[in-house]
Amino acid sequence: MAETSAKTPVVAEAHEVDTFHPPAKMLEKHPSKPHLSGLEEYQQLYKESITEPTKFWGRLARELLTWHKDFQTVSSGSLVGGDVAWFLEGELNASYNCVDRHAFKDPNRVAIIYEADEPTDGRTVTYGELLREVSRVAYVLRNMGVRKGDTVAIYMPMVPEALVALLACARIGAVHSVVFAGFSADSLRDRVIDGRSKVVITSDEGKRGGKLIGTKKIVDDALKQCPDVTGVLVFKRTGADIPMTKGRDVWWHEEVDKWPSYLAPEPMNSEDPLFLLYTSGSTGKPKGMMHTTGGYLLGAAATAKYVFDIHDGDRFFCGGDVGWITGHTYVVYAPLLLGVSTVVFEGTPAYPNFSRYWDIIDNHKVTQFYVAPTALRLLKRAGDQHVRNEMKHLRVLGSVGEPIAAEVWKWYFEVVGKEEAQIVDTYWQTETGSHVITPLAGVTPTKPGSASLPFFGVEPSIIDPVSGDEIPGNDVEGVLAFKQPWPSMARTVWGAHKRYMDTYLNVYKGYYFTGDGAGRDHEGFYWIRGRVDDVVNVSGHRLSTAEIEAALIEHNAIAEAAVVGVADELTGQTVNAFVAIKDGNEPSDALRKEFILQVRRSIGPFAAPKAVYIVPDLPKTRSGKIMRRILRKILAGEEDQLGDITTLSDPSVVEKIIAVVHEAR
Ligand code: 6R9
Repeated sequence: MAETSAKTPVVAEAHEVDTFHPPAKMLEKHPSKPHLSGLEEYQQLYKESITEPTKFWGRLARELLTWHKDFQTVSSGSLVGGDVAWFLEGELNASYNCVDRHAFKDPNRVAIIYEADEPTDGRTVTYGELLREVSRVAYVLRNMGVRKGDTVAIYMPMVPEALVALLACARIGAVHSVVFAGFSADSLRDRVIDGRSKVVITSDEGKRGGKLIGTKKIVDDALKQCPDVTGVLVFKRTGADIPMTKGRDVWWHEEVDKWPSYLAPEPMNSEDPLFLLYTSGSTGKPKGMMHTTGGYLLGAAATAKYVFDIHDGDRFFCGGDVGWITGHTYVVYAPLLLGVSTVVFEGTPAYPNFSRYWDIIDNHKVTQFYVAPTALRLLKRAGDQHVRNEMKHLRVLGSVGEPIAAEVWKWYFEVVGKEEAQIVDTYWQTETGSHVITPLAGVTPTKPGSASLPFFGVEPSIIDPVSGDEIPGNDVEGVLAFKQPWPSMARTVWGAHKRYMDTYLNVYKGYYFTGDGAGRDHEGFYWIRGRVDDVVNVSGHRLSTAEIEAALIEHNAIAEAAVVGVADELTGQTVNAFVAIKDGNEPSDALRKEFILQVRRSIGPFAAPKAVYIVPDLPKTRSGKIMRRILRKILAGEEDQLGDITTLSDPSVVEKIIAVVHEAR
């Protein structure tokens, strides 16, 4: 490539943004060369992926995945119909593609590098070992009555066995439904019931940042109200003394010993569900996004190859948790589909000290690192002295989950990457399955803060939210939608297809609506502005304000609640709650604490409000709609810019709320 000088500021008139080309040093330490020769080849392939998707995806599906039975129809259905399907007639198995085909070729290749919470406790798992363990657990699940098409809930810490659990489900055609192990018993219960899970896989305890988490206890609490769960498989992580329910709970280590080390994978239709993953939306009830087998796996494999420029022998480290989509796609499926080593990190970036990530990267010669900006902000603030490591194998540094500010981007590039690794700011969602707007490492020039250009097959549109019309051309702002289906898009909301249609496909007919605002600059680069719905992003966790409000209202002292997100330097946004209490209660610190505890208990600690304001009433229109905009303005200190408040049923409430907020500060 000609244009590979590390840092070529291209300052366009009126757009004072630096453009960074793939660093020359990254290419020097490359095992061979990037999969594409440069931006031109990307543009050619991109064009093909949009104008001849059948040809493009048909070729890639056969190149990157191993099919038990070849497909005939590359794609069918439409965004209007909400009946998108990929690779019909094709049959394949996810666990075969992630494990067997690599184990047969090279059983001693490392599949998993496990970094335990204590830096000294880790180990590695080879592809051969992974095949044996996945097979045995698959037998165990069958023995517990799990059949093809059944749902299995997984509530586990970040240990290799979590990956084994996912792959064992996939091996027998069961649908995994992972619930992030930070969720409360109530949240777990709701997801187990909604997904109709028969079996739950968990561990005795978890260990994170030196602290123990009573995982099994939370499962026990949740299952008190889940009569349909017939079995719980418990992995022994810490050896804690925990109660086992007779006839329901079995130990992982005892069960796996009973079974042979190979079970043939179940051939699945390409459109058979692979997993459910619950995510937050505008309403209180989380949505079980359903992903299917062939399309999802192809999205994972294709983005791994082109976005992260993965090559044989690479060691990939994604800091995401398997409880979220980032963990599903980029801790588990993407690296394993390409047969490289994936780091499974159980701990936190601050334990035992702020060098933890950098030590892991150095010790394991990590080639690609992928994390959320919230962690980077924390580590940047902790100080450069903690980044004492060379990390000389790093070629790609990924960012995900929220917008990355230019100064954090530059810190990542200069201090972590020593200007020798390319930053890829990857934009995607639980619903998209894999990256949709992202640079390709070694190929795409980047601008700090922009997710850059669309991935193959993704045709972005900027839509005017008022008229609903697409805004053509460059230098435009609006909401982001996609114009044609791509293989890894979620096919439905579990048990609620109408909700799927209404949330994503009926908002702008013929488009998939992301829920994010975005701009397209003068060079066609995309800038994600954040959610335009009632979703807040706290430390990269996606939360619904409606869900938090519903949790608060469960408290018997609360009459009404309104939750808003407020910008925060460290966590991106914080949750702030305004509550009106019922007669007979007096505002107090104790009560505020109780309300916070209520959210922790109902959803999980990560959703806890940072501040709770007890107010006499909420600002409501005459029709009873809460005007959160006013609350946001008050918290931002923009009381002089509240706009028209005469439509409120009681405009005097605004002064009272301002007084409460002032008093609290
Ligand atoms: C992968 C993941 C999705 C929401 C999404 C958007 C935000 C994700 C981003 C980003 C700016 C990026 N988001 N990546 N915003 N730049 N690179 O995070 O999935 O948990 O479903 O969240 O996260 O707002 O709509 P999920």
